[in-house]
Amino acid sequence: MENLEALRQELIGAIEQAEDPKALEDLRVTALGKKGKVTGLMKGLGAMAPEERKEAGAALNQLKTEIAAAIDEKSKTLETAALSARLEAESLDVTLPARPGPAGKIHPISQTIDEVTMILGDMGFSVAEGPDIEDDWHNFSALNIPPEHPARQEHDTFYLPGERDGHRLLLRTHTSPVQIRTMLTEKPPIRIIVPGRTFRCDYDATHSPMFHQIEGLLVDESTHMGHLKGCLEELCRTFFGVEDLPVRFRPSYFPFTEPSAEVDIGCTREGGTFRIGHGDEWLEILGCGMVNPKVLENGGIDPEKYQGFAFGVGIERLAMLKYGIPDLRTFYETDIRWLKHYGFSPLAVPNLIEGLNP
Ligand code: 2NM
Repeated sequence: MENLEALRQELIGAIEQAEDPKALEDLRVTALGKKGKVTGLMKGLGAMAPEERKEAGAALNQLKTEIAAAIDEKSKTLETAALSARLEAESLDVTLPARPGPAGKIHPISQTIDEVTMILGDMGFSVAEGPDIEDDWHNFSALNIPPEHPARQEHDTFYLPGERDGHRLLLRTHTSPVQIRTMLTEKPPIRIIVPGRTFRCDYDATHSPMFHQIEGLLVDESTHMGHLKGCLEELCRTFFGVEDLPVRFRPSYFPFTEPSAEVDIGCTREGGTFRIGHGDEWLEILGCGMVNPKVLENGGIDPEKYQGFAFGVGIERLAMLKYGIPDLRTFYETDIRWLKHYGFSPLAVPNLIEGLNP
């Protein structure tokens, strides 16, 4: 037992020198494991005389406790050192800018709807929406479109099987049924715009069976054609970003408005494309008029007391003109390369200020 002190110094020294948890664990096994040095000495206690055993037992127990404590402490020191080393090696600069991820693009149709909505929203219009599946009363009859009108014919409209309240079901051919629904549920003054999908049985280079419209409706006590003209001139000039854009109202006919007009904007033809904003040619971009008194009546509004104006504009056409997209059909091809080229950054404010000005 005299060499117990030597053993103690040897083990404690080795523990202090241990460089990693593995070395420390080996030392623990060497000292305290089943075949360890201290364990071996403890096994020898049985062969000793009682007096001697008591003294040696106490000394061995103390040595065991001491070694265990030293290993424990060294283990904590090694852990702390390992953590410090990791923190040093894996240090992270949280102030670095993030790597740009694969961001999506806003489709030109969504962008154009957003822009028109923003311009008309600024004038006090709010957005109304309605169902794509309509009935022929809301889509045609209420709008003063007679049963024999060509638009109502089987080959121009997608009719659906079944009916609602005695009226045939169809895919709406314009967003006007939402105007009717709004007139029936809301009291004037009414100022709404209705963006959405519309459907017509038509497919060629300039027509798609599904397309988008924004229609507007304003109803108040003394609404007149001057309000309509001011509103649409402002819309055209702001949308195309050309302050002095020539805007012309040309008499036309729609069953739902009286009088009716089509709106042309000034442009020049350069090869196959249009340059909007100046020149001696006119380009038709929307239809409008004063709401026919019969339509107001169908919407539950007294035409003796109220007048309204309404307009409708095709979104695809606006997008093609403003953003130079030559082919209507590419809008619906969901070609990711096309969207990368023609799409808009989600974080960009709609391009209202620059418009088409160079
Ligand atoms: C257009 C042209 C002219 C229109 C009329 C109505 C309603 F329901 F209020 F009578 N909504 N939209 C309208 C008028 C639409 O699109 C070329």
